[in-house]
Amino acid sequence: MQDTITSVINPADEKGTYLEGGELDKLKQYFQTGTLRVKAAEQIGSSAASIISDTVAKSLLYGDITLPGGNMYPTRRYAACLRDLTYFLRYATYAMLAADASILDERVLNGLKDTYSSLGVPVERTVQAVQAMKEVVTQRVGAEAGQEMDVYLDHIVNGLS
Ligand code: CYC
Repeated sequence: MQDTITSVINPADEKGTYLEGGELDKLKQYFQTGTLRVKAAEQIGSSAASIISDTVAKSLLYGDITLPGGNMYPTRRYAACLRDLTYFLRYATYAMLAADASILDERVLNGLKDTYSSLGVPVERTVQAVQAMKEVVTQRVGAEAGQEMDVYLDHIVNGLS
């Protein structure tokens, strides 16, 4: 896993140089938004269960997907779906804190598309759920922190598409 600091310092170290303009600007931006990101992580962590249930209600419930033949039927699959959404939320929150998406690539997206396709998990519906999660998260944390989270939830969407 990488964060903004290591993503700037490691390449500079390889070249044996001090950090310069653009690199320092990237760190400045990272530190300036630090409190915002920590506060959002706290809000998300303390209301994660209700974020997930609102997300599911908004995007997946009361349709064919939860009925026999749907990928969220029976309860075992329904539970797997909720669990996947909690992974997405938790890892997107880590990435938002680190301001770096690499943890999503390494721990969540690596092989996920293949897993979903071999199990018949519908990617389009998963993407709809992540889009709904963006809205629910923004309602909880506010527009500015919501935009930060959107970057990483969009990263999941792109990784699945
Ligand atoms: C299954 N989701 C899985 C599986 C994996 C993941 C590996 C197969 C093994 C299992 O059932 O546990 C995902 N596992 C992960 C991820 C990580 C991990 C991301 C990283 C931490 O360790 N079905 C739907 C919805 C969607 C859904 C649209 C929820 C949004 O219709 C999800 N994922 C879903 C379902 C299964 C699944 C239903 C079970 C499918 C089956 O067994 O038939």
